[in-house]
Amino acid sequence: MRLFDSATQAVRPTAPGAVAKIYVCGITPYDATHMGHANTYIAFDLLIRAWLDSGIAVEYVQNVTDIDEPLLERAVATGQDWRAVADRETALFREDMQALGVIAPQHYIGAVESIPQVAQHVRELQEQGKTYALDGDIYFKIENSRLFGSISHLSRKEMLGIFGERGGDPEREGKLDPLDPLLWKSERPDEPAWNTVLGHGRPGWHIECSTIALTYLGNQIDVQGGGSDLIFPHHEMSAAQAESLTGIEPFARFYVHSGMVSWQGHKMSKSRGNLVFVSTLRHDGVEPAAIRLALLAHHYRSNWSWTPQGLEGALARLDLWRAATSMLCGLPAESVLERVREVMSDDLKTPSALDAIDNWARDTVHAGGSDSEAPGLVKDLCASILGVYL
Ligand code: 5CA
Ligand code: ZN
Repeated sequence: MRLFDSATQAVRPTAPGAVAKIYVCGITPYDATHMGHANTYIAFDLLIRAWLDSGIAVEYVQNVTDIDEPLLERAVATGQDWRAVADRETALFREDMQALGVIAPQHYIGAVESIPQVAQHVRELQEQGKTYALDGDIYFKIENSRLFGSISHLSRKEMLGIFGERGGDPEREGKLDPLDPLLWKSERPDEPAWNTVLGHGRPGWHIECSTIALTYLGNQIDVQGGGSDLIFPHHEMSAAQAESLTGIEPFARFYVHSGMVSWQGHKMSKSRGNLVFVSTLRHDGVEPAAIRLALLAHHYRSNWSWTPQGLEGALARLDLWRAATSMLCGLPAESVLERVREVMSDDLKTPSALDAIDNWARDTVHAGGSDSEAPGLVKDLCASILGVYL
């Protein structure tokens, strides 16, 4: 399996041990799953399927950021309990993922349930002298992190620009370095807090993922995954903190990032509100397999726009594939099977995989064929490698 790694900026062969260890950043559950989320989780599902297909066992961990600013803000704005919002949206996300044929992680872990381990990790960083207190909050000193910047390749000026837009607080007075990330936020009036060895408070965002990955996967992982909007600051910061805690570099052998799906000219985002929800389409009667095929038509690293035409194309493709794989006989499928495996193991080139299946299906429907096993083989291939259940 070859994958593009953001740190080395190259497609390289993955070389997991007996078990491939993968951590994919999960949702912040304050709204329903949109096509951008779906595209990201399907990308990593394809990677997992490719590893499994080549006989490699996979250990997959995903978090759910079930306490954070945007979730609290949404709960306050809509007059709901933050726990009720998180529970409802997490349940809907799981339902959407199941419908889309995404294999569930072995460990699906919440920020809230990880608070004791986070506090312990912050304690260890304090003992190493890598933290400082500011009005009761605790910050991580980023200055000593040798590999900091090696995932995003951003200049300090670029980092400072992005940090504030993505949950950071570069402007806060009293910080030693404006880029230092928050490890622990002390209790605020009217906000939830937990009693730990650090006092009453709640975790910062990046340490949540460092802690959950280290706790459930060990000191070094094969892949840290997420959308490209997580490269900086989230993956830089969570890797730097994990590397400080373990002394092992790099935290992940590959940092893998999916592209951004947009709609109406902008990246689909909960904060902007330009969203196409998986659940809305499902309730409108759109088959999840068609939604999945609409996403697979784009390479996972490309940035692209959701369009109704894309969904129509996927529905037509689904019909064609169903027609061909339900025939009693078809054209021989060995070369299709080989081609699909080849392109998928080369950085998950789904558009080429779909082309190969299209060609076989079109020819089979038009010309028939005499291979009685071929339709079943292609159907099984679509299910196991692409997660498209015909
Ligand atoms: N809870 C954190 C990660 S620890 C978080 O970023 N949550 S999220 O709900 O905002 O995003 C969940 C995942 O979906 C992230 O990997 C993010 O990069 C990805 N994502 C969000 N919007 C898009 C989009 N428009 N296109 C593709 N992926 C997206
Ligand atoms: Zn994360």
